[in-house]
Amino acid sequence: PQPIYLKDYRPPAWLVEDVKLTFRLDPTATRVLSRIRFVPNPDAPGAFKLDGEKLKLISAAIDGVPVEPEITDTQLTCKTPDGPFTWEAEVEIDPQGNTTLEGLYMSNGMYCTQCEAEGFRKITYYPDRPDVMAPFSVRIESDLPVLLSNGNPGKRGDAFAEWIDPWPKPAYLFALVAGELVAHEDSFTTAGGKDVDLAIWVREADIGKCAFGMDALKRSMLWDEQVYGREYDLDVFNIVAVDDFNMGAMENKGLNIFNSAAVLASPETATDANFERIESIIAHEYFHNWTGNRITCRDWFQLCLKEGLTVFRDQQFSADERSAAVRRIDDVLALRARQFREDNGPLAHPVRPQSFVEINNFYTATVYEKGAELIRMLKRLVGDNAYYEALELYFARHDGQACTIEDWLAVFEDATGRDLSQFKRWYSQAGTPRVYVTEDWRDGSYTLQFHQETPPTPGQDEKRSLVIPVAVGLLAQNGSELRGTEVLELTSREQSFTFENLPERPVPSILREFSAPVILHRNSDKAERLFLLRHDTDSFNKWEAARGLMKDCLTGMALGENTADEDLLSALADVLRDDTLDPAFRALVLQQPSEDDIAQTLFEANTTPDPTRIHQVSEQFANAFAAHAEGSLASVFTAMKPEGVYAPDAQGAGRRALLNASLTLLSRRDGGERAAEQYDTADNMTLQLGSLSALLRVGSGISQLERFYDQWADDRLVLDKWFSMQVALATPGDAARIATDLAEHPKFDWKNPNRFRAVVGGLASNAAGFHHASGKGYDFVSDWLIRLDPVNPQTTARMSTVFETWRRYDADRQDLMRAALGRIQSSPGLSRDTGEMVARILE
Ligand code: BAL
Ligand code: ZN
Repeated sequence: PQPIYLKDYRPPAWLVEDVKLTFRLDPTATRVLSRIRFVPNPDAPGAFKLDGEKLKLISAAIDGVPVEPEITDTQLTCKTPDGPFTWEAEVEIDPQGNTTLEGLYMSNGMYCTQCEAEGFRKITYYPDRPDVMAPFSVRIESDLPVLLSNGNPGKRGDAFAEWIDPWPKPAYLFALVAGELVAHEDSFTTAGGKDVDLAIWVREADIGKCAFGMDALKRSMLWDEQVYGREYDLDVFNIVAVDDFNMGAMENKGLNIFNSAAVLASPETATDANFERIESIIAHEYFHNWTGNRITCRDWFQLCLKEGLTVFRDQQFSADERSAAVRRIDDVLALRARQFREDNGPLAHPVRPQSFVEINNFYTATVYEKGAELIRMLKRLVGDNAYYEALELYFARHDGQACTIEDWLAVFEDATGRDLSQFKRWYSQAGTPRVYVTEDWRDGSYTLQFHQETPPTPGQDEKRSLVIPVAVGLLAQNGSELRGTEVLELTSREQSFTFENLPERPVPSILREFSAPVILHRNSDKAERLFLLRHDTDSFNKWEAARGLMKDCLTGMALGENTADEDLLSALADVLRDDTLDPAFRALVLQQPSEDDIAQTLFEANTTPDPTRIHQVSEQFANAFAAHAEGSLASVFTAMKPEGVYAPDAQGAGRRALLNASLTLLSRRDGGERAAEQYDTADNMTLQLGSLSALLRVGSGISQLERFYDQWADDRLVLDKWFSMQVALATPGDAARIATDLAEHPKFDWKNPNRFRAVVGGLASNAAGFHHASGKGYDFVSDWLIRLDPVNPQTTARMSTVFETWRRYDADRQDLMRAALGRIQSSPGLSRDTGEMVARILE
């Protein structure tokens, strides 16, 4: 397949004024009737072409006269009048046979849709591109009790329902749901006095799991009014939970469709982490109503325009609703684990890619998470007030339009008078910049010398200097602040900043709040890091100090250069005991760097990582800390015992995080005695799963695992946890075998993306198990990717990224991984999605 290039963008030759759709639902032969008013685009005259895939055309007419269009696998062309005309077509589609979960498909007897990015073309012939926006009216004909589409409800009859969406939208925001569903209902009154009916639609058995999602929705609606001045614009807002879904959720206008894992929660079935994720996804999809729907993307190269901004907005929301410091650390952990990994491998691409073969492959951590970091940097560079003024201008200027990154940056330039041409490079240049810092102290003057460089990435050998906001604070030797946080703007390859008139040589705290998505290199000794861990007033850098110490220690251990450092263990124990600190923060400090993180760190230091050895030293370090801090762990474990009724709030979640972290470490001392007790008394999933995983980590928990299965066999979401934890927490030698056994389990419904990810993704998340020298981990994953590809190319392609780090490893492992990728590549009929990914990984 030929790549599509940003530089080849052309405006649509035909625009759409109005769309009317009728769906006659049938599991294998749904009829879709379309009546579309087309007008020529005076700015871009051209031929009439519609996108369409896997459609059976029954009839077509222009202005009531039957026509016989030319049809290929992907397109329809037809002779048309020169001026406006009405297009009518009837097509037949097969929702039940559609296992790709894109277009109109069926999940457990329910009809649902996923149209982003290019799924609408599997529903009917249409100019399926985001810069064609139109109002839609939809009529659904079916005996099913619940019939939903975008917009406001229209007429409702015996076996039909009509929906009218007055807001022009691109086809990727179209949605339809039909099924036997029940609603958890509520309402919201906007600041402007508009009453909005809210509903979360679920299968009857799940009705008790909607309250938290609804509460998160109402809080999101209020927050967007208060912080961004954005009100909701329809009479209803519907959310539907679907079991079979490739993504987390989808922001269709007025009818968000959610992976059930991203909306359903009860204290008994969902962990604190699940609640937190649900809150942020509900917010994310709701916020898209303005940043994505009212203002959309001109083309798919601009995906970060809506995704980067909306992720940033959901991060702001979560920071406001929970602990900002803890949220920032969590966000950076995710950024480093997924985006830095991507940016440092064969799949590196700019936040705004220049080309793609399959757009579904670009819903990436780079577009989303790095895209959000760019907005965060922009806000820091222009200041809060200017940021919100620019956003006001963005909404006023571009409401109802399909926009570009140029439009976005122009708004900031116009609102602030600032030249953003250099900042724009962040959108086109791939790779994680490295920032090297040295310092100089002389007669009360303290100078920081910076050097920036970005390593080459595929297709981009030469890199230019970026604008990098580096937030810096200076601490005195007694721990007090000599200088509060200041933002230094790096713009050149080499740059110095001098702080004058200082009474003593300061200790610098650099890149506070992780003010830019870069890798900071500084020759910082252990004493300085211990000092920052004790004294830094910036929570992020306080945590970062511990992280740096642990990474140094673990990489040293992996290289056989040292053992677990006593000073570090003592410093960690001090944090553990420090009850002036937020328990959630303490739990984050105690969390060891992942084995993947250690592998990448070694690789960057030109050492070939040994996954088995990394696993061993990670275990040794945890054992050493558990032994060193046993008494403190026991006290904290007791102090963090739950009080009162479970609530998924930040405070309670933080206490439970520290409780479970202590329990996991203590299990290394007591053989799991406390964990077994907690398992027996747990009345919520956070404690139940926390104790079960603590047991599994010490090679115990067999009977609890069985009881867990018996208790939750009928709950798909909880059962996903049962599947994934066994594989993810298995010893390296057992992981592939356990995954293989679980894949034989009658409840391993591999066509369900959540279940597939639980087992296959679970193995890939077990670094030492996946990279086991036998190659069994690679074989298991590649066998299953080959099997899934013809059924669901999107999920297959996404999961193929587990191989993206193959170049890090020794020759034997590289050979094994290349062979596994080669087998995928040569499997007959490989999808465009997976084909593109594997080719890029191997490049
Ligand atoms: N637009 C796809 C799902 C999301 O980012 O919200
Ligand atoms: Zn999004």
